[in-house]
Amino acid sequence: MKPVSLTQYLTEERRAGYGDTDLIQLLEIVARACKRIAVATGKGALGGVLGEAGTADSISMNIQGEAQKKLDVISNEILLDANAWGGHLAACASEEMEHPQQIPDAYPRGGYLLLFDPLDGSSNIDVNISVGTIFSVLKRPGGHRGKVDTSEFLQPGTNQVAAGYVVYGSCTLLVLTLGHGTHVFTLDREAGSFILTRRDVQIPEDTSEFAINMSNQRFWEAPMQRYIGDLLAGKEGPRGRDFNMRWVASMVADVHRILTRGGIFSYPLDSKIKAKGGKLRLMYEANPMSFIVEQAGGAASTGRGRIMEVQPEGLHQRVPVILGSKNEVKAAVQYHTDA
Ligand code: P6P
Repeated sequence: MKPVSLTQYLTEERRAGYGDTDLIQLLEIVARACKRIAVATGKGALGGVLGEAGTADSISMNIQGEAQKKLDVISNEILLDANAWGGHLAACASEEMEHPQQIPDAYPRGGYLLLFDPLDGSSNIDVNISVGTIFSVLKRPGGHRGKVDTSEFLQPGTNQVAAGYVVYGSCTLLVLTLGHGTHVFTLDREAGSFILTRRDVQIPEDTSEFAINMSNQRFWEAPMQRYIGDLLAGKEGPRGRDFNMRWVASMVADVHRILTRGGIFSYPLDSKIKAKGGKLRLMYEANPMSFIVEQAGGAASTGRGRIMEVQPEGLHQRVPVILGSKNEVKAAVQYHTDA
């Protein structure tokens, strides 16, 4: 069968009423920028891009108070430069920047807002474990013109018009939803184009595989302790079957495994991070991943409610995350409801 490129897929979606020309242009530009990020991450030590950003005696820190890797900064710049001139965007927000970046006055301003984690899981770069770019697209609220105010970004995940991630692994894969299913595109490195390789992903509704950082177990809230404890009890326990565990510590890699073969992923609240509201960021990690997972028949919860219904209060707000196979997420949430 003739391969379907990202461009053809997006053109056909627009014809079917999903997205307009500005959104299609935005997504093509983001995909092209991610190809450049793939090249940069693929160079590794040969590209002089490993290790921390900044100088030997002062490592640069991002708004999250985390040490920035050189590739965090490079990936952020690639995405900002790629999206400046197109006229489809009003502003970008990034994990790496405290405030949104306005579209330069030299260029026309469009009606979309782009949010991204330019290189999620970057602590894995130096050990050659898969990392990825996560992005989310919102429409600028009606009637707003001129410079974008941060408050315009603070929309619930249900307002997303598109979301996706690119995982820089043995293959470079783009996973994308425009609210009409979740689809996988594989980068043809010779031709330089993303080819549709899996249309309308469906996450298995049940699973026996969980992903969580077990080293935090003693800090979790009681419901999560009980839930994971019952999984670990296996056949002899209340679940009546054994479970397997995976933890890559790169959300894009963990979520992609779940999208591909099912599973449940959680970064729950724990007493160390309770004051911050959680570990993962709502606007450019939890919301886009939740949109992708829900469009693939999965579920995504904070443990107390649907992630995409959280009303954001801050651009870098964090939330607890439980997402993946629908029935397993439901089971995990029940422990919280019972509590
Ligand atoms: P921990 C990566 O830094 C990240 O934001 C996610 O990609 C990942 O799921 C999580 O943090 C890993 O956290 O505490 O296991 O290092």
